[in-house]
Amino acid sequence: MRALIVIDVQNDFCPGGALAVPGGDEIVQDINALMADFNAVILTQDWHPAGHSSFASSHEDKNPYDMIEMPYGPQVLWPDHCIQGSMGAKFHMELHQDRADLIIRKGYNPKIDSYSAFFENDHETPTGLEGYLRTRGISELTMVGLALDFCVNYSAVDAAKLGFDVTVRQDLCRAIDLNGSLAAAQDGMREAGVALT
Ligand code: VGL
Ligand code: ZN
Repeated sequence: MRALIVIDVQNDFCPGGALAVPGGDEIVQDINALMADFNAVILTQDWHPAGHSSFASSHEDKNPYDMIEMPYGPQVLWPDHCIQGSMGAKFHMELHQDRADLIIRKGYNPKIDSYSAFFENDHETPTGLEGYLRTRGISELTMVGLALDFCVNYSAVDAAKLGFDVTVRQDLCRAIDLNGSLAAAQDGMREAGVALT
């Protein structure tokens, strides 16, 4: 069984949004068209409470894109984005969200960011997605969405480590590319055994 996992195609990651990924809206129609080829369609939704610890605004004397040390490791600080219930947290208007079997939200823990669809950034608190996929007999995953070098990357690497067969369709992703993060992410995904196409 094969699932399409659509990562964070939300207004805040599209042009005009709070953490806009260049060209983030260009991939929506082709993602919609791909949905019919899979046994299951799963959407992830970045879903932060106001004042989340990954926001630069929650820390004194910090600016967006600064790095800080969190109890679970280094963390990039972001502009406020994807606040629960906001317009920015909604999916892109044209994304076929009605086709989703499951919408998995992440980043709701105020103290821990969660790039991956499988684990929070402490790499141990699960989101529950692994159990959902296994109980449905899904072993092959294709990932698309935003951003290639953060949430797609973390999700793909975690899935490969968990033993899923993972393909990332890079043509249906867009990247933030912060200080070489795209090249590093591509290397990391390849090393983890993710197929990059
Ligand atoms: C993401 C930064 C912060 C992403 C989410 O979806 O890649 N990036 N939150
Ligand atoms: Zn976020």
